Amino acid sequence: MANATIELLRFAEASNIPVGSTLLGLGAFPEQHAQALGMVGMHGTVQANLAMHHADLVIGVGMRFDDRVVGRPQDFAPGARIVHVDVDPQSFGRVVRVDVPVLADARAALAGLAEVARWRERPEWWSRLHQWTADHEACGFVDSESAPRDEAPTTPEVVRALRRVLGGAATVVSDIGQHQLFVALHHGFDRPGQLLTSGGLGTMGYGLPAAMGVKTALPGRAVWAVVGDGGFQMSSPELSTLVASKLPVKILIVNNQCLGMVRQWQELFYDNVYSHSLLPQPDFEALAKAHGCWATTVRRRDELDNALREAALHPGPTVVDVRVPIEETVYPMVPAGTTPGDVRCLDGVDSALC
Ligand SMILES: Cc1ncc(C[n+]2csc(CCOP(=O)(O)OP(=O)(O)O)c2C)c(N)n1
Repeated sequence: MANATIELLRFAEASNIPVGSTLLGLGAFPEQHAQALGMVGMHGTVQANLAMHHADLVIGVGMRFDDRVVGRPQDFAPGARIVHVDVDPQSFGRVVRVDVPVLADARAALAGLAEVARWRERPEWWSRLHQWTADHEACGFVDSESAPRDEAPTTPEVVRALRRVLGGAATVVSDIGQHQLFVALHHGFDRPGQLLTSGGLGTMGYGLPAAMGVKTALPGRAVWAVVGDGGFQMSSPELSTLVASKLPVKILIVNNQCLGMVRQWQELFYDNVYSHSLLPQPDFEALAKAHGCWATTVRRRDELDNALREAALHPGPTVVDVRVPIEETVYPMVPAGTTPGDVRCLDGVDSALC
């Protein structure tokens, strides 16, 4: 929001310090940059979480150190001095201790830091970071090259297909739940404003209306709402508004036939008691068509790219209902009440083994 992208890049490169992003910060630092670690927090990457935990210095710029990022606050980054840059003095020390509060606009602060930064090679630190990245590259994503073409694609595949087919040109507006974290982990964001999502409060039903707002403000942009089947049902009447306003918003329903994030917690922490998370749902293709939208359903991975391409080329609003497996789990994960140093990968492989 401070338009500090260039200053951030300059400071990072001038100092050779690795950069992690919060969910709402994704895109502020290009994810393909050699110093990018990806997202921090409960479903952030292993390398970003371990980097925070083992760092001797953490500089938080414009972020809130909220509980989804820091885990157990008293044990956050135990060996680090913490510098916190924010425009709101109330945010200092609200969640974690702060050694150096800096009351400043992010852009001004980063420009100042870039001026005084000294480049250091930090070979040991970088070799640990590269090792963590290499060890956990496949965490949460099983390569689907050899997977049966006639089976349902996984959500990471769907997200990567979206990026591939649209060439990263679209503005992605995500709803709340597993699909949201899969988008954050697997799309790759290079510019601010490329991803909009409801962080903090995490209000399901946000995705479609927010996408309509973006499309109205930026009619020249391709705008894709990526929603879960649960969240979509909280705002699906907006299909009428879409058709009436002739707004060509593209809707991608990541349809796992359940409230996936609730189901994941029930599986991991509540003895597989799937109370009220496995819900019946309407035929979304039929529902969309009833509203006058172009719509299709994807049941096999070999149908995915074509369906996305067709939807992208269609001049009006579209709905692509992609059936993904019910039993997906978003990894990496920092379980509630633990620290980023306890980040877990796929079952049985956790960072304690790194
Ligand atoms: C309005 C609202 N109600 C409940 C929740 C709690 N919640 C967070 S994720 C989630 C499940 C989302 O399911 P779905 O939209 O199908 O997405 P998925 O997790 O399956 O990708 C729920 C119920 C919420 N964030 N917002």
